[in-house]
Amino acid sequence: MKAADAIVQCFVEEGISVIFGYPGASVIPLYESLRKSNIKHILVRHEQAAGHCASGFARTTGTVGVCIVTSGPGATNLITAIATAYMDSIPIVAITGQVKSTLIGKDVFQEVDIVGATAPFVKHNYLVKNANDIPRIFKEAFYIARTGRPGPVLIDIPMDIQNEDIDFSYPETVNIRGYKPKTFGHKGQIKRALERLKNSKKPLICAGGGVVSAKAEEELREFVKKSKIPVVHTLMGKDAIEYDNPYYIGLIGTHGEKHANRAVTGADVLILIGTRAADRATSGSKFFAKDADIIHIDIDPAEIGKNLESLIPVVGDAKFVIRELIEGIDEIDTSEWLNEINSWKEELSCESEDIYVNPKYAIKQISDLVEDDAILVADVGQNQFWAAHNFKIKGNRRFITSGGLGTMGYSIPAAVGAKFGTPQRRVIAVMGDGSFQMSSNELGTIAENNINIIMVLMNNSGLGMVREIQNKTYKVSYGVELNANPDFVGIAKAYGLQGRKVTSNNQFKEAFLEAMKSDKAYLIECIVNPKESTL
Ligand SMILES: Cc1ncc(C[n+]2csc(CCOP(=O)(O)OP(=O)(O)O)c2C)c(N)n1
Repeated sequence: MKAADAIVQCFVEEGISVIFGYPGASVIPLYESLRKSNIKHILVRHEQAAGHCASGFARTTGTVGVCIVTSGPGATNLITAIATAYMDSIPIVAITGQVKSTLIGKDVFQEVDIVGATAPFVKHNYLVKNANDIPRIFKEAFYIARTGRPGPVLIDIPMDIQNEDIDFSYPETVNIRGYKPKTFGHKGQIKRALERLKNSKKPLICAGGGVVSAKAEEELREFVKKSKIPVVHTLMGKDAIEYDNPYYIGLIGTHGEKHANRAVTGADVLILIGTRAADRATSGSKFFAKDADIIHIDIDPAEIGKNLESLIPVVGDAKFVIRELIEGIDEIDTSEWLNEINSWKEELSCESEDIYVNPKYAIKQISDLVEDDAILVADVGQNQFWAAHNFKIKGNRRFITSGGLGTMGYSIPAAVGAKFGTPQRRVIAVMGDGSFQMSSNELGTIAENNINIIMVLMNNSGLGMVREIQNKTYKVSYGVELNANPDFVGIAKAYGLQGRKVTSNNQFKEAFLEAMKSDKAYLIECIVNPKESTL
């Protein structure tokens, strides 16, 4: 079998039905094999979007997303998307074409050492040197991407190798020396954790993205119900628990909710589950959980102790570890503690003036109007936190964003991937005027594939979050005004999509209801007060 056909067969064996890509000379043999297959290829408008689409697809389906790009500039354009997936532990397999194997290292046309370049931010990567290794490499790549702590895996395939003939047989099992992810937590450590919890007066759970990756939401809910321990979450952990759970507290961190951060400060035991406790979650504070004994559960042993000292480390898959905790836990009387935390809550003001849409109101409206299984993909900046604070997780809802790397331009392509992954679900992308302009070319992908998503663009005429930080720090702003913003709705319409510009809360609601009825992608441009604060 031709190696390029074998690659496509590997995708089939892995159940891949859609691939996001952007071709070039070095992947032409592979594209010829793809053409003859039943796999759907989605041509994006920039390679970075191919990676973000694969990421949105992976996040909504809970499977691995795939993207293919060409060598050289195609591969370097993909780098940000790979780093984005790495930081958020998203399983993607990225295929890059490479120049002929005999020319590698000679600085030939469109050559770049993508294996070297991506080494620090892939879970693993391969340069295929022998076509016969293809089935094994693909089997391993998919396995590595989705097991343990998920992440991106890159396979770089020289053009001549794609044209070779091989005997194809897809391996049934994987055996990689040095890669044996641990699923079950240490029984002794789990027992210690349960012992410590027994005497705790102010216990708190902090759910991270690892709860979502491990598909442990059900287990978390059950653990909370049985133990009565309240839950805060990181930005990546927003999906882990529904907002109307009686033990739900809220988002922590630099842009988190005050009462949730105060709960962390007041806790005597903090159970971190699947979180890095990175600076944005801890607000970079030495005082984060200063009075708490920390129980840290993570599939990746390197995370435990990296940012915080923990009393009881538990290495294992969140799903399995929480199940064991459920077995051993007894109800804790947290009623007073819960009342105390809830008494710290403040209501956000969502008032609107006639010339502006209040973005907090807009997201609240979205939250109230959409179905319980809708997916909201937030971009980066103020819009991300307006969305994170006001979009409520309930039912099977999902909140997706680039939490770790904070990559602007993520929301549109990730929403496209989400829609391909879950076509029956409503997908909304929320973004700023800056982030929209980093991915507006993908309106072409949306139009060509007739994807029905709602885009909510918060236009505050600038890079809002940076402007806000500058204003707070230096009382001025510099290099952040977007003074030549185009007619955004006009751009959507030029692609044959629908759209409307709105300048008040009432108009927003009307437009959103209209967008929900539309059978085409719909852009709502909201005019937002440039002085609107993130919190
Ligand atoms: C690719 C990239 N470049 C720069 C930044 C730094 N940055 C973080 S937030 C932000 C402003 C985003 O502006 P906009 O998309 O308009 O959203 P807003 O904050 O106004 O809601 C910038 C520039 C980033 N996160 N990503």
